[in-house]
Amino acid sequence: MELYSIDWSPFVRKVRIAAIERGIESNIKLITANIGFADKTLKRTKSNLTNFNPSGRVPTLITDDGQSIYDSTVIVHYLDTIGDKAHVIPNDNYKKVICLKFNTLVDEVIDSLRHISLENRREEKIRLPNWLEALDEKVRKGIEVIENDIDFLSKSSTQILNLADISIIILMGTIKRNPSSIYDIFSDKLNNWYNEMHERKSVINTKPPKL
Ligand SMILES: N[C@@H](CCC(=O)N[C@@H](CS)C(=O)NCC(=O)O)C(=O)O
Repeated sequence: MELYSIDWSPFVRKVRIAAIERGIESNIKLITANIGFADKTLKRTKSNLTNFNPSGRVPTLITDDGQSIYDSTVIVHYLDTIGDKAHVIPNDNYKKVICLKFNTLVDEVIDSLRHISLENRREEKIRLPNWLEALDEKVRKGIEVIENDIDFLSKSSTQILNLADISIIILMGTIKRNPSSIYDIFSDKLNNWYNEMHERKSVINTKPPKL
């Protein structure tokens, strides 16, 4: 399989952590993607990624039989069908729903962070302050909910991380890779959990580069 990726993408990291946890990472060849615009300037560049995924986004997985699969959550579902290790998305319905809820919560917080970053690139006089305030609230409330549900998360010695654990790791990794982020507001309990997770190969080997 081929995974179109970029090294700083939290959504790519979600997929890579899931693959390592399930012991199938050697089946996946990482292809550095051109996502169609320059990171800082947003200037359009040529990308062939839209041939496989109309949104031009990473991660996009090309399976051995040539299917293209996106987005990250669908790819994680697909990876769970390969090999015989336990699943990252638990079979138990109650746990599955909680994992998928954490996954959506984190996807939405990361989306709000992206919108904040884009809005702040506009000249100050044309920024939308109400929109920035609403986005700020979404991020802070999201983190608050995670803090309240922290007891659901796995111990670092667990056999396999689940999608809730992976989601929280990619969110914290995204915030912490930016040393000037105002959202590194996690409790000591959550920070300790996150640091302990760095004993795992899947977390260490997928750490994003610093900004
Ligand atoms: N919902 C998607 C989000 C993927 C996403 O936003 N990827 C970003 C990089 S982190 C991207 O490819 N951006 C390029 C673009 O939006 O054109 C997923 O879970 O895979």
